Amino acid sequence: MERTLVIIKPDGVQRGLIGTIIGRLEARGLKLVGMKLMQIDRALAERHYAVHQGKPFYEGLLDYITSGPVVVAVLEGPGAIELVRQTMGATRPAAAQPGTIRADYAIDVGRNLVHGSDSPETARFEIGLFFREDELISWQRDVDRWIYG
Ligand code: IDP
Ligand code: MG
Repeated sequence: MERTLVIIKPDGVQRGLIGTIIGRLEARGLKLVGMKLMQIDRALAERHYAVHQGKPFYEGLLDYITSGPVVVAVLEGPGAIELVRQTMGATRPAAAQPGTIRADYAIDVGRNLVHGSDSPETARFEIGLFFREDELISWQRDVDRWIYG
């Protein structure tokens, strides 16, 4: 089983898309093991997006991600990292495949609604940034036998 960090960015919260986005991930078969509403401060944003430091969009990205409440969640499932990346769609909504969250609900790369970890190392690092161990719940879901064959 793999875990990945998902963030519904401030535009997703403002636009009332929390339920839609979480619903798509749940419907895919992924299991929530942690979730909370929070506001990301500058220091946390800098750590989360450290790999983008120095890029032209970096300052704007920090402004964006700290501009309002976000929902952070940890999703679990086989291949969860790649499944979430596919369900989100490409970084640039104009290039995202129809049927993905970014294609279906977004237009602009600077307002692309959702974050998902991009590798096992990144997922471990990002989950640790946003959640304490005791905020994550390992639980048995009765429907799992209908989702994992
Ligand atoms: P990802 O979110 O699909 O992993 P990354 O390349 O890691 O994409 O970029 C992180 C975030 O930075 C993007 O989701 C988007 O919000 C923002 N971003 C990336 N490229 C640009 C850009 O060219 N202009 C504005 N924002 C950008
Ligand atoms: Mg990324």
